[in-house]
Formats: sequence, C-alpha cells, structure tokens
Amino acid sequence: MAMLSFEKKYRVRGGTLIGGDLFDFWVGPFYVGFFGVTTLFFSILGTALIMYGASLGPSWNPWTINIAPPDIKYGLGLAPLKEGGLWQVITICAIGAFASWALRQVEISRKLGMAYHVPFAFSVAVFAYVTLVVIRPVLLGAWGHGFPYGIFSHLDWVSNVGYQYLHFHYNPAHMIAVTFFFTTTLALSLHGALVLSAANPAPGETVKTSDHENAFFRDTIGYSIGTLGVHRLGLFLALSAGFWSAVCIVISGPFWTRGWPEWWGWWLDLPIWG
Ligand code: UQ2
Repeated sequence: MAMLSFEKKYRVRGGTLIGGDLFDFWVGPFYVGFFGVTTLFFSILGTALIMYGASLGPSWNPWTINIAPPDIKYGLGLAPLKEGGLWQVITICAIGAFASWALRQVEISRKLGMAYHVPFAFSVAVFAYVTLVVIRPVLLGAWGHGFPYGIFSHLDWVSNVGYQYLHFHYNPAHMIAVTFFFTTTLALSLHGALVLSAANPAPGETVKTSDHENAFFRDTIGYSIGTLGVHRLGLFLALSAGFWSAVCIVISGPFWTRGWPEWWGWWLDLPIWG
C-alpha cells in the first residue's frame, strides 16, 4: 500500500522552500527535501547524545534512564556536558528536528496544493514543548526549570512542579486544557464509532454514506455538525488542548508563584456573598 498506482500523479516537482531542485527527490515512498536531510541530522545526533547520556548514567533500565537539565546555578548560560550541557544540546536537536519536520510538511503541502493545516497543527504541539523547555525556563531565568528527559524522571518533574503550586488542578488554564483533552476524546469516540458503523456494517448489509451519519445524529440529538464540521471541531478541540496546556504551565511561576487554590480568592472575595 506504500505505492498506490495513482501516487506518482502526486509526485510533482517544486514547492520547495529552500534548496530548489537539489533535494527535491524521493527515497522509496519518502519525500526527502532540504528539511528531510536536516530532520535526519538532528534526530540522529540527538538520539546518539541520549545514548551517550544513558551510558554515563547508573543504569540502562529504559524506565530510569535520565538526562537532567543543568543546576539552577548555571542560570541561562551553557553548562558542562556532563552537568546538563547534554540536556541543552539534546534540546537544540529536538527543536531542530521538530522545526525541520514542520517545514517538510509545508513543502509537501505546497507540492500537493493543500492548505497548511497539518504543519500548523503539528506546530501547536511543538509550541507546547518549546513552552516547557525554552519559554518558561527563560522567563524564570534558568535552564534548570526545563523538564528532565526520562520516563520516570519527567513524571516526577510533573508531580513535583504540580505540588509546588499546592494543587495544580486549581490552575484555571489547566482546567480548560483538561476539559479540551476530555472533549477531544468524546468527539473522537462519537466520530470513530459513527464512521465505522456506517462503513463497516454487519455481513450482508450495504455500506452506508454520510446521509445515514447525518440522519443518525438528527434522530438522536436533533443536530448534525456534518462531515467537514466534525473534523473542524476535532482540530479545534485538539489544538485548544495543546494551547491551554502551554498557557497553564507558562503562567505557573512567571505570573503566579503561590498555590493555585489561592488564586480563587477573587471569587471568595466577591462582594455578593453578604
Ligand atoms: C456528526 C457528523 C459526523 C460525526 C459526528 C457528528 C455527519 C461523520 C461525531 C456528531 C457531532 C456533534 C453533534 C458535535 C458534538 C459536539 C461536541 C463538542 C463533542 O454530526 O456529521 O460526521 O462524525
């Protein structure tokens, strides 16, 4: 399925942002382009540095491998490789790879005459990551505020930073982000179930169309958002989840330093309680 018979129709020259025709070719099913090369460069270098960092550590246990950011005392300067410098170079590699991937998506969109929804959506996820490891650490004045690269260690970081603000669930932007994550799963469950029930009926039944999908929701709740609409809604919900995640962490520290439950004092202080 990697090479559909009509796929070569879409393998058009041009649409590159950089490099002209130089990198405008495919390797097997994969478009290369200038940004394919830079993606490969950053991901191979970054992965090699993670392996090197792991080789220095106490264990090869995949759960406990940890690449820690520098101590707070290094501020926004460069740290020695074995004292957080590795984390800094790995972070540069990660951002380099993510940005390259987004720009490769832009080139492919241009080739196909598509709008830029895909690179835009991916960039929102990258924005959330950059908020965690660049924007917030810079606002707080030290790379040491970034999160450590490790499976257990990053979970410990999330837990510790949460308790630093007493109870992170009282963070209003966190509430909005969680609500968008949950609503995204609700929308995808409605959509996935609807499409499968129409396209994959019982043996002997005919495959149904979007008319049946519309009728199903009109019959049940009196409203159908439509086939294009449900994808617009899904994109909005998913991007909002990522966006408010970035907001909820960037305001914690740079703009609010006390416990999040205390932020709700404005509500208790309203003059309407008598
Ligand atoms: C729909 C529709 C689809 C869908 C879904 C709906 C034919 C294939 C799931 C129903 C969705 C609605 C009513 C919006 C629900 C709102 C939230 C916030 C979850 O109408 O059109 O197309 O997949």
